[in-house]
Amino acid sequence: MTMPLIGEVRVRAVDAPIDPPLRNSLNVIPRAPLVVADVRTGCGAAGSAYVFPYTPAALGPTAALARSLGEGLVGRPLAPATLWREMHDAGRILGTEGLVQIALSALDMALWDALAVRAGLPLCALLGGEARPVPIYASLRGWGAAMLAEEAGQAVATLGARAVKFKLGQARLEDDLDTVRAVRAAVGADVQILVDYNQALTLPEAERRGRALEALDVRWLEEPLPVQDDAGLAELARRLAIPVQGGENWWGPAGMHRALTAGAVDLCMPDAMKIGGVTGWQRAAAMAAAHRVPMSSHIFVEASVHLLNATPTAHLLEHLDIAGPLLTEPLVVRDGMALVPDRPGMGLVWDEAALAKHAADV
Ligand code: SMN
Ligand code: MG
Repeated sequence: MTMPLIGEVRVRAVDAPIDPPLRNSLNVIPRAPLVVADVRTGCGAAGSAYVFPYTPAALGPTAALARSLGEGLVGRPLAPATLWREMHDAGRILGTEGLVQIALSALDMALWDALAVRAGLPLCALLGGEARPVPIYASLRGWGAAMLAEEAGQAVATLGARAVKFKLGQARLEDDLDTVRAVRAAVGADVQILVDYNQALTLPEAERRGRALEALDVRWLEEPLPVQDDAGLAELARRLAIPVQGGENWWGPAGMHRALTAGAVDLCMPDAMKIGGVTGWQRAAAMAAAHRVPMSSHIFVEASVHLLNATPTAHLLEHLDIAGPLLTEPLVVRDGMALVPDRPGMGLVWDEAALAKHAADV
């Protein structure tokens, strides 16, 4: 048996509008700056993946890091776990978090995609999982009671979502509670409500808001405190009955390890791009299983539908479709379930005309 060799790595950047924009208590995100990594092996198998470095200012540096890492892969065997360790070790001198981790994840996911394409299997099958539909929650983009109530009602009607998540963190607790009540009125009693503070609270305020949200049957309290405050989060999780959720800002399996050993969360939701791609996710999934923590995903819907099928404590897929307008075959959701595409690999099919239209010259 011969291992396929990596023949070519291409890195492209696009900067497309997000319509409607994402809003939270701290940011409005109107654009999707994406770095797309394409890998081709000597035997012709192709893999592709994208990452979302959030701000157009990070597009050039992320693409440059991915290109530089990618140059080092040409001629190497298509062995993502080995290459992950090598790229990670090479990054230690600069630091393995931040854009280095994001660039590494883009390449890792593209390598795994190529491996699955070569095997003729969906990525989840290559990872040992069945291609089952995954329950989603609809992650809403809006802000404030009126906008969110309308969006929530639409998500339930069009996606069949059985859970919705939205951002809170208004100046007054009463306004947060009014927002929850407005969404509840729009979705009915049977749809779970999940909320996200994007790290905006202090411990006393998070406890106060958490208790009030518990009384409204909110099912998770996401990122109530700054992500670095593992001790504060652990204290909050002890004091509240509502589960504390987090993980989208953990850098690599090491970051997740620190948070889980501190008891910082009751539920977790690593982000494929920050946790280290498919390789990082597999380690994260093993940790979540060992700690018996239910694991959901953060954006990256196309990768996550595969990854959650190979996650022992799989919980919910976050349905927030960033790249869909740039794909000819966006992820399909039916009756509240995301479907694994019937294609080998991760199943990204880029709309080349849309990519060209929004190409960023970085
Ligand atoms: C979020 C963060 C960054 C980009 C999109 C969405 C958010 C979430 O915190 O949990 O969806
Ligand atoms: Mg969040």
